[in-house]
Amino acid sequence: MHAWPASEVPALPGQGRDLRIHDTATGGRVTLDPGPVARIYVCGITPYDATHMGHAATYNAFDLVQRVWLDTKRQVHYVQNVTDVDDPLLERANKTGDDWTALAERETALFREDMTALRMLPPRHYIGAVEAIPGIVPLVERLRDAGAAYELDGDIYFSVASDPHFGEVSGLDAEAMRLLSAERGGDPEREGKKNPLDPMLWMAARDGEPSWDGGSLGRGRPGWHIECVAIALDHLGMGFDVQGGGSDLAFPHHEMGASHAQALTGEYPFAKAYVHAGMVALNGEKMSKSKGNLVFVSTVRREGTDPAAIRLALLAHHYRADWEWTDAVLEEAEERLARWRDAVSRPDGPSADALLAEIRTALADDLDSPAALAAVDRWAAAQTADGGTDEGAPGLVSRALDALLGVAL
Ligand code: 5CA
Ligand code: ZN
Repeated sequence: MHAWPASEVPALPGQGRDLRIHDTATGGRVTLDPGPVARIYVCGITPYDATHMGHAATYNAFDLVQRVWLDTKRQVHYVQNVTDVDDPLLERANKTGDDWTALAERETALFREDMTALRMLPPRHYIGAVEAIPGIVPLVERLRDAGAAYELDGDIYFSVASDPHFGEVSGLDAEAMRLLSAERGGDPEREGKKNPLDPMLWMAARDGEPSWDGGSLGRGRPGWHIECVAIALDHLGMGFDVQGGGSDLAFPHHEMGASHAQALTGEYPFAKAYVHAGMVALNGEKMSKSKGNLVFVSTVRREGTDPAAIRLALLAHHYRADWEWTDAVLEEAEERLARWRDAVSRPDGPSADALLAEIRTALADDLDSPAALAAVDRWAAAQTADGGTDEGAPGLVSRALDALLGVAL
């Protein structure tokens, strides 16, 4: 699948600091030490009802990771998927009478437009579940042949008991896992499973649903977790630097993915850090497709809001916080954008050297974008109050905001 065009990342003097980031698996901050090529996998959308502000906030967090790494003069190998076949997508298409492939294509196209408008840097590889199927089948066969997977009425399940590290990503107890499994696509109630938590790797063809040739598995379609594992292993390999997504993916998705990969390869870990963004809510409830309480990036753009203001609204919240989307959040971002634009519109201003260092320090410290915004606010206030004589300063501020925060003034 093609991704979307990259916005230019302006060059900055000096270089940024190494990223310290909260890792769900260890429950604390870790200093990432990627090689010259940092490797990151971020779970992509299931393409219906995209792109809402919750999606945008999560992708904003991982865009910052990429920008911090680029600022340390590393290359970034970023991979993202599109879950372009899955139960909820098929259910939605059935309900509306849409063709499921047309729905997926239309929503993926809209997502690309939104990502471009928000200046999110594209992944190097953008891979659909459907196109990954030929790579998924042999992985499921290998798991089955190694005794890490078993058949139940034609469906193939992964045995969580096959990975000694199972449970280490989310750190949840069995009861919490069971509840979340039922809530998030699992089937803990199904009879005949070795462990109620065991997730499906391959679902045998169902009447009226799309299916693909699965070799010795028979016709069917892939489970959700193995999709991301196959894509990540194919393009990044084991031990990549960051596995990313919203906090609702920690269990079961990232837990199961790690176990699939570790059982497959015998290597540990799947990812060096598991990084999760908080949930954006609307009217007191998590913004979610199933509840339908959504604010779309495309709607707000169509209403005439500058995408840079949307981006500032996202950046005003720490990525790990759960927060609420409101009109006031957007209004505040629009006011801030206007203040900043005014401040950089003059030919000279207060020196921006300290500001650049502050933004770099804030972002390297678990992506503290609110602290970065506060630093820019102080520079803009000083510019308004007494100005300054540094001729290059406003230009440097503009370039820094674009390169490090994806905000074009
Ligand atoms: N296709 C799978 C991942 S493989 C999926 O979860 N798709 S999604 O469309 O449901 O979500 C895409 C990303 O947005 C995920 O990382 C998810 O955690 C995140 N996300 C979904 N809802 C919210 C929300 N309300 N706030 C923040 N992030 C969210
Ligand atoms: Zn995923």
